[in-house]
Amino acid sequence: MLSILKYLKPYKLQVSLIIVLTLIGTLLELYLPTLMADVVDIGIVNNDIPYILRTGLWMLVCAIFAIGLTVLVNFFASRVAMGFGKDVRRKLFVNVENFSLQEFEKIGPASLITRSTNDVKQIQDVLNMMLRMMTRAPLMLLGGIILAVSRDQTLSLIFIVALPVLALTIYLISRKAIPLFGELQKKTDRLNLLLRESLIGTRVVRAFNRVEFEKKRFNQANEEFRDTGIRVNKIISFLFPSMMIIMNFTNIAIVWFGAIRIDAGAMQVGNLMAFLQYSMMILMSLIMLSFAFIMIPRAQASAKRVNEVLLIDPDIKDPEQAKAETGAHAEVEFKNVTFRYAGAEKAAVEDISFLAKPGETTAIIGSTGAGKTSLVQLIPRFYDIESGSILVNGIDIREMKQHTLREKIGYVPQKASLFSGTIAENVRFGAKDATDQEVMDALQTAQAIDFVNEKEDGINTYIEQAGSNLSGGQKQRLAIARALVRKPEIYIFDDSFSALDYKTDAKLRSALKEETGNSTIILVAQRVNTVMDADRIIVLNEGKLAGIGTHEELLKDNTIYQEIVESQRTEGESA
Ligand code: TTP
Ligand code: MG
Repeated sequence: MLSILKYLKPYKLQVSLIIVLTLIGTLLELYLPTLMADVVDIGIVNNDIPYILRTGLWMLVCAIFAIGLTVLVNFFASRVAMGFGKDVRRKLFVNVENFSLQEFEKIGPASLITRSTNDVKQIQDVLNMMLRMMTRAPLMLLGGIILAVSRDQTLSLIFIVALPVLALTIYLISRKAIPLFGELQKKTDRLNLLLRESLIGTRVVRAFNRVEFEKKRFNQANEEFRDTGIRVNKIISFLFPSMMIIMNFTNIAIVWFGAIRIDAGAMQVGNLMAFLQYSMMILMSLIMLSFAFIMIPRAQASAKRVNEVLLIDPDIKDPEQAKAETGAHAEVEFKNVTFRYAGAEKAAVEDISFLAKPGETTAIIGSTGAGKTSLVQLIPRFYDIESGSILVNGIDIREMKQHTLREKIGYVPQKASLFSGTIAENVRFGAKDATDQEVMDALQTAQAIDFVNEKEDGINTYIEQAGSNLSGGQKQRLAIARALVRKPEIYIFDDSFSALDYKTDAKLRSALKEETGNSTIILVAQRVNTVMDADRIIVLNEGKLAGIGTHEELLKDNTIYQEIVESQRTEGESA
């Protein structure tokens, strides 16, 4: 909790202002009962009307001032708390954007969303409350006690009984409530997880007739959340009434013993009235403190979750001194590259070496799970490798700026992901300044122009979230256009032709050949047809290099390649 408060730094001035304003306001409030005692003991007793009016007016002025200060304090506290929330959220976002995929997967998108919204809000709310109370409550408690004792020491003995009873009650209630807050937060997480899963997987849920099952699962989590919520609230609902009872009994005792003392001539009526008000202030400030006592652990749980994200130091960083990059083309070289996912026993990519030259196509083939995706993801440095080196134009990619490196790459992921927005906007994701003509050309090469033209709004057709109003092959072709419009030096196609029929696949590849010129093409595929005329084919098997060469060379002496060709030939014949 404390470490997250460093984000309050920009608000130092406002926080100091809050403290000063609260200080003045509380002192004014503490002053009021004293004035009232004077009105009674001096004004009323002596029947001094002008004195009563004068002091009464003075009381009014003090009260209005105190109210005005409270309003100001609340205003500043809200501003600081909201600003703080905004800063933390921005910081979270920036940090997450810099995560390598490894770190991203560790916490998971669902939790990252909850942490950036719900958890930050918890901290922000408590901060808001604390800013209002942190000076006020202790000051009022202390001031109240001092002033009450100075009014009447004997009567103050009542507090020796009342305060411990109150403290004990607060302690007992919060001891029961605090663990439940943690539980409530976990139940919220579970609720979010289930909701997210069933929303994303809604097609599968329906296809497998699991709607009822999902409903039950969600209902259960929902009910658990409700039950915990009710339990928390039941306990908390005891807090206020028990405080009130203690407070009222204290008042009865004060009036009772005060009356005896007045009767004996040891105390004045105004004094008793002031004493009563001080006792209220003391007890109220304790109640405020008790709320803080209960709320802080809740915020602490959230602060811990937020800090977990903030404290991850992205392990993929730009070098201190980036090497300057030269050359209009980019040659990609792997030298004994080994890579392992965090926590994985087996390396996903093991001891791979090859050279992909500009103007040539380097294809990667291998069965599913062979490590093709893992391999090509290393080129844009989504992950850092365990050993070996990846060189672009002879420079290790770890010695380049990530921005410079990625600028050179047009990456078409295996699973095309689009953004909500128009088709043109999605293609311009690749190059933000592309003209309409360039966008059209890219769509043309990607064999996407026909279906785009069929749409009423052409390239201005709106794509729903995640491209849900497009077919798999259409999405893939838009993703290809997005890479093409960039005119990068390195193209990476990860199984990008798999959703296309044979004819479109062939057309697309011949169009690409004309378009890509001197760029380096790295192309992952499952079909022999797609890789056949590549300049170099890399055969991957269980993460290891099983052979490298042209189609003819591999066909001659590479058993794994022969097997792949054989299996696809028989498949083709039987089809
Ligand atoms: P991939 O590299 O995804 O294998 P592939 O691309 O060759 O397979 P496909 O043809 O089906 O696309 O996976 C290799 C291994 O790495 C596999 O055991 C799963 C593992 N893996 C992870 O652990 N995390 C990841 O993010 C990915 C992509 C793979
Ligand atoms: Mg793959």
